[in-house]
Amino acid sequence: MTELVLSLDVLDRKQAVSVAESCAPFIDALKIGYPLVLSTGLSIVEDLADLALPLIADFKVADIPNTNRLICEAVFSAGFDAVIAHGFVGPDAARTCVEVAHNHSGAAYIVAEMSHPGATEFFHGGVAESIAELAVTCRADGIIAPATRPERISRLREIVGSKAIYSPGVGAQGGDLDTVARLVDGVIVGRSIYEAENPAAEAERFSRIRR
Ligand code: O7M
Repeated sequence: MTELVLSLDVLDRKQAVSVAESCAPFIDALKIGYPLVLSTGLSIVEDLADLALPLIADFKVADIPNTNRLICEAVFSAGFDAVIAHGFVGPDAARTCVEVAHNHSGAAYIVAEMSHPGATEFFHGGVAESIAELAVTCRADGIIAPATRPERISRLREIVGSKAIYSPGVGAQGGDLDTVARLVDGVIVGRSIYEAENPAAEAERFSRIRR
């Protein structure tokens, strides 16, 4: 089964709760990042807690180890179940995020390669592969890899083996759902669901990957 993760990048608290509630039966986790948290504050986590879905903090944490630790402690104290961190900052900084996550019985995922066109400028040429290796040695729970480049997911899979791969870039960014779903553990979808006239119906359509 491939999981469906809803990326809840809306700015309004009521809309966020209503979209999350209506989509809940069809999704496996909610990913929340700067757009929603900076608009509503961390209290949005309490508003979404009743849905009993894993909450993934997409703060792409990318600082020195001490600051990463402070950020991740705040993430898990707020009630998140997982955090997403950047790997390009190096093993000590990335490992700190993993350690804090595991101390809280949570998970940490490392961004190996991003999905937008400009990501190839720096992530290609061996960097994404090195970050994927770092994710393995840091005992991260998985990596983030681009749905817009399925061939890169396959390459990174060779490195991370059975670790989880979560993949954004389906739909609005052009990635093909069925192609990507066969390669990854979870597909991350935002606008195609929350901007739809009927988000629940769209989430249900995407949820065919869970069967
Ligand atoms: O489906 P979308 O394009 O509306 O949303 C995709 C979400 O995934 C959005 O929250 C992005 O910030 C995020 N994302 C990417 O689109 N590309 C990446 O390379 C990485 C992420 C991400 O989730 O990183 C953890």
